[in-house]
Amino acid sequence: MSRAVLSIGSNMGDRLGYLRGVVDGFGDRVVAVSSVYSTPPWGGIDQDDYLNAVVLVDDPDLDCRDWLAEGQRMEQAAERVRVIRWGARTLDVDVVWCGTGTEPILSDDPVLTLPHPQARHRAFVLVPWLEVEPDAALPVDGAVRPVRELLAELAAEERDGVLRTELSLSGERGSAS
Ligand code: PH2
Ligand code: MG
Ligand code: MG
Repeated sequence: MSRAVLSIGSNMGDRLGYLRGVVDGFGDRVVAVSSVYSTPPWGGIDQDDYLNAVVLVDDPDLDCRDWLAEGQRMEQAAERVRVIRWGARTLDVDVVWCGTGTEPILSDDPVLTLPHPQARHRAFVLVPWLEVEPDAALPVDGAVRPVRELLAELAAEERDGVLRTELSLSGERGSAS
């Protein structure tokens, strides 16, 4: 039984359509969906800007590995081709945090490392996460740190690059563009 924080991103093709597919795919397991953010590529590879969002999901019958497997199925359905690490992709679904209630599950399994080891460094994850969970906390080096603080520690340039759009992934939808 678990609750998970998923970071979703796309920078190829119908970016918004791929992100909407994730929200639709998780259906009634979706607890909250952030705004859609336009974000410059992180990781030093020259590629197009991303659309990123965070989705909170909950299902008493699923464990953390199941969220990963579901996300990977969606990536495959989006005909994702992973060419280079941190390079362009139609859809990326990452399990950032997974736990029971508010209790985090920690894992150093290379297949699914929890929490996501890069999440704390990525404003495109922390900004949308805070939007849907203002009191979110992330275990970092053995201490549980408020996500708000981790975001404040990033370079202003990182934070400022993450721009909220009027695009919507759920409910009443803005026009796709
Ligand atoms: N994902 C990556 C690499 N770089 N940059 C942004 N802005 N957003 C992403 O989702 C992203 C990235 C690989 O997962
Ligand atoms: Mg990723
Ligand atoms: Mg990924």
